[in-house]
Amino acid sequence: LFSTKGLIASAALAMTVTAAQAQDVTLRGASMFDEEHAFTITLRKFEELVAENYGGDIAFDLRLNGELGVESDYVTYLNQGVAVDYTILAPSNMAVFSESIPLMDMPFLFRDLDHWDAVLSSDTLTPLEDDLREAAGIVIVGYTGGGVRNLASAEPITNMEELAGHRMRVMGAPIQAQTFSATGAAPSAIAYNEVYNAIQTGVIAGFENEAASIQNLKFYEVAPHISLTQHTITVRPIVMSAKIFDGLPTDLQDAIMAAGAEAGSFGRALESGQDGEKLQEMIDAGQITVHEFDGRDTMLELVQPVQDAYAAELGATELLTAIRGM
Ligand code: MAV
Repeated sequence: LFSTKGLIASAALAMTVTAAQAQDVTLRGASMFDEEHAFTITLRKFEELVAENYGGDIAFDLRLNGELGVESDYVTYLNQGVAVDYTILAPSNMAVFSESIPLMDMPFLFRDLDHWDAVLSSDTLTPLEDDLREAAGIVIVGYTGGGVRNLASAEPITNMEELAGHRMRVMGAPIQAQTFSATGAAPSAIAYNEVYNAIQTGVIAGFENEAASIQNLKFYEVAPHISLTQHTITVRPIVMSAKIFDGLPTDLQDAIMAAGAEAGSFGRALESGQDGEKLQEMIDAGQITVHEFDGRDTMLELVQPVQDAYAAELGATELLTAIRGM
């Protein structure tokens, strides 16, 4: 008798615990940076907004400073639905799974911040999002970014002659290497966490990046010369693993989508607004020397046919035309 009662009691307890656990959701995020970087601040904002929008219990476990690797690692994790549930990714780091996604992040795609903002505030990029979900199992919940990418190198690169043969690191998407090859440089795809050493040891002479990340990861120590090519305004999707997202209750999915949109526009205002400031801070600290680049128009001319060919190959000519026409 006694043992039967005990059994019933523990079964009831087990049920209560299971029901409670089913409501508790913990999502794990990843950032390559510390708390100061715009990406981390944006992910914190995202967490805050999801919690606010959602009625149930939810917790976040955001791992910083590249503890879980770099973006090219996160992509695989998101695809498999392991280790990382949400993060911010450069489209060019997702090329392994989706050939078309890097189109939204091509150098020289946007004329200026207004153009970039207009495209990101529209639904022009939906076909690329659909392909990413289908091919990579990655859901875009919002768009942040807004940093301007420039060349950062051990020696100054100030014109097309100096750019010729320049050994520089680019992100993994083929379109990135094709773009910089067309300008005469000698690009190679190297993992982000190997760039610092590769420059230090002379394997490459530089790379290209935005101010926030050059500052946060102290790339200026090995690449103190910034050449204002201003070739990219970054588009950085806030993403989730579809395997995880699809398993969440619908009201949480809705809370996430709303939070992603809002955190994205928060992050875009933040990073685009602080881009010049970050450069100035590094100048003032004696960390970088900034050079004008004489030849940006020539670069643009050389790159456009490469963009056209890439879009044609993807069957995305109409999309590229729509983006350019906005
Ligand atoms: C910057 O840190 C960010 O744009 C990040 O999203 C990229 O992955 C990285 O550069 C890079 O160049 O790989």
